[in-house]
Amino acid sequence: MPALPVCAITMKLFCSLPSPFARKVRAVAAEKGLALELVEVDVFQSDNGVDRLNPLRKVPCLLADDGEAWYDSRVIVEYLDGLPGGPRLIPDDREARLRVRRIEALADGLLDAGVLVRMERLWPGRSPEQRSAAWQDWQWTKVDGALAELQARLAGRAFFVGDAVSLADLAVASALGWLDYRLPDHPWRPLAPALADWYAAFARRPAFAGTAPPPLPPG
Ligand SMILES: N[C@@H](CCC(=O)N[C@@H](CS)C(=O)NCC(=O)O)C(=O)O
Repeated sequence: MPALPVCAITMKLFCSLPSPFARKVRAVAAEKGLALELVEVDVFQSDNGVDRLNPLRKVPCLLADDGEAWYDSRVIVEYLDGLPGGPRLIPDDREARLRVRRIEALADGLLDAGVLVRMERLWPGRSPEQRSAAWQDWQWTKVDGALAELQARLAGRAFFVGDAVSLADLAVASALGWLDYRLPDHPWRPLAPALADWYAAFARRPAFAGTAPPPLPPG
């Protein structure tokens, strides 16, 4: 990787505003009262700056004050949670931390499958006959399975782990918000009505609500 100028005075988050992985990071920063300078990029543009920081060319990617680049979202949230100030969102206790990170893995895995559905439908490098409905169905089984598991693990409580907000809640809310935003033709609420009720309440939380993606153009 080429040397990077060490001149940043604020952490820069390379992101796109619709990215649910970036939303999770932004919500964690907001809960902790940490300032992030957002650098919005087009993830499919080859020379967007991310290519020099993250060889995987994915967002989010955090450029820290010392010029070090951190990815992916799971590493970035750990980086932010370890900075001084704000509530801890990843518990130190081993058992609780594992439970939080398993919920995060479910939320991120749901998103990975959802993103694959979206790319299968829209990626411009594919012709209509190359787009596979069977592949999309395979991904939907993962999305639906994750929703059922998340609802079961929430078990009617206000938070996924413990009695305070954690990374787990922010990861799940970011995933559900993205389903509404990008895949509204696959309604998830009938599959997980108790999870839907939880989301309706949690989505009003300022640190999460303030990270909503921009409204889509009509039509
Ligand atoms: N595991 C990664 C997933 C990140 C991801 O898939 N980001 C998407 C945007 S939502 C992206 O950058 N896609 C561009 C690409 O796949 O080339 C994370 O947690 O950060």
